[in-house]
Amino acid sequence: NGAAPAAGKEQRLIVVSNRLPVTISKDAQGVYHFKMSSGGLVSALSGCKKTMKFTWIGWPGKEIPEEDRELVNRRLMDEYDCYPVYLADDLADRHYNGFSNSILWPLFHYHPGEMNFDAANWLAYREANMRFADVVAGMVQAGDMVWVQDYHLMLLPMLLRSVISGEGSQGEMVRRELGRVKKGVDKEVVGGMMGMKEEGVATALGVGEEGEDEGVEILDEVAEEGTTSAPAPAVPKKVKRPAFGRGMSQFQKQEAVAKEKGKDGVRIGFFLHTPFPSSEIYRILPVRREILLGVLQCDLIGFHTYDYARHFLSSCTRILGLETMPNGIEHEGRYTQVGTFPIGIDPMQFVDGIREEGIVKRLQALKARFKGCKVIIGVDRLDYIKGVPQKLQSLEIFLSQHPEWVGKVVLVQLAIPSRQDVEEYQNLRACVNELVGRINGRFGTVEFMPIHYLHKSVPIDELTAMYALADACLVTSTRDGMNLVSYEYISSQVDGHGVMILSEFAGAAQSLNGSLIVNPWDLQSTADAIHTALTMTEEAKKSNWEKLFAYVSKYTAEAWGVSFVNELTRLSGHPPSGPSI
Ligand code: GDG
Repeated sequence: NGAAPAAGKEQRLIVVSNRLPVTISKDAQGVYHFKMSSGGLVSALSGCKKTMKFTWIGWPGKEIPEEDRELVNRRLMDEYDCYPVYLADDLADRHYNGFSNSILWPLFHYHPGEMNFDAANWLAYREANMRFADVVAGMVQAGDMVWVQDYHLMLLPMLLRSVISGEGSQGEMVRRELGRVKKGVDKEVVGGMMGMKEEGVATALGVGEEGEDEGVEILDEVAEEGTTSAPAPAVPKKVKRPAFGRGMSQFQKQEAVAKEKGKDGVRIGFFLHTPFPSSEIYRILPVRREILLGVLQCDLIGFHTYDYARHFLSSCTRILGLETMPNGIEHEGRYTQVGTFPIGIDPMQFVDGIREEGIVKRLQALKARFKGCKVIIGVDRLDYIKGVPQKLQSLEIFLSQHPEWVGKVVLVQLAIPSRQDVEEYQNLRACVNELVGRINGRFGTVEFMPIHYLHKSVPIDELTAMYALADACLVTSTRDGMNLVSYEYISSQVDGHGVMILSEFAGAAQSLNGSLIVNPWDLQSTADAIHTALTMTEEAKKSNWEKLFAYVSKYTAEAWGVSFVNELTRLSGHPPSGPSI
């Protein structure tokens, strides 16, 4: 599946994501163990790995003692093509939980009410992005492609560009940042919340501010164990934009400057795995300018759907006052292409899986267990974007309106524990527990419970058998970048007997033609869709599934990775005259 990347083996691709795809543990004897994870991004990048020199940079998930780092780094690099960005636990927590998952995640999913803006967490986000920039800049060479993943690293393209174009060493940048932070972060953040500053990229980098006196605790701690080794200059330098040559177009100037610095042709791509919200929602973000400017230093920005790309472009127009083209944007002499690259899965993992002996046996056992009963499956990280309460309430309505189905249909709901350190997730867990208890209490009997609720992760073989068994899969996300569970369910059907019920607010709804599309806020419409799914003819189900499976087989994870990288390879830094998004 998927064309091979156009680039050859000499082309280097550096993928940067918040988490490395390797879990590191240390046993009682002090021996380190490494385990490669099998997440979506890993299989998505497998196509690129085949034909390019490949390095993956990310946070290893925990602090590693200084004395062990050399060994850990070497094994990561030699065995997994990975390189770590170490972050102190407090910094990692503020970056990941404090800002990424408490500000960007809720806002990008249209939940501004769940946002908790905190100045120290924003600074930690910037600091963590700088640590990443530092490590990536140390590895990048002329001609490399850097592909940044997701909302945790939206300042990285700007910080990285700044370092590699010679605007200042990373050490200088960190000092500038710290100097600026000490001077007046609260003022800036409050200013940002009330009306937004207009200084642009220089402000986002903290350029040109002086003063060192007042402290902000989090970054003072960070500074003590920082990675910068060069001594601080007495006065933080102002960063100057490189002087452009006369008579050149802005694109020629951009290229000329990069060439002069010896890192010519470093292309930076960014892919957002979440939705990008409407500009009316996005503009709530206190640091809305900084985040946009952070990614505008890319050559290519990718989204799952056309709508997300359109929202991004209109945010650039409305917030930064930039003129946009249908498939890109020009800013500070750089042309950034914006495109849609809908992600997929590796369907063969499931197609082959359902033929494996262990899974076949498990499926038979499950069939026997649920004999005479239809099974609906739900698989969600327990996240407020997944609409689990709405799903349960719709089931309750369905059962109350169709008592003939009580005892004849079960919902198996897997709710994978997620981000349990964030308060909103704890509240959601309590809400879901209550709903499950209420519905089971209302419709259950000694022999039968309508909801089988598992608040835990299950092995992939068990998940595959459950998908294969289920007569319907119910996805009711109130927003979801794509939603891969729907792809996995479709790929696991042996005989096309399953019906996909899919929220119109999941990116997947724009591609998975053949699903029953529902508005999860309209509980009655979901209840009706459950009834339709359970009573649909075998022919209708099969014909829907065939359409769905054809799509999922074509638009795979591998095809996604390859098409993004091919596009990044192709870009010249000039606006294209060709196709639009
Ligand atoms: C983000 C975006 C976008 C779940 N439970 C178990 C388990 N899983 C696996 C599923 C699936 C994955 O987790 C969930 O992927 P989704 O795409 O549905 O959702 P997010 O985690 O929110 O992913 C999303 C995606 O990024 C990619 O861009 O589609 O919109 O939010 O692969 O199988 N796997 C196992 N046991 C479980 O219990 N083994």
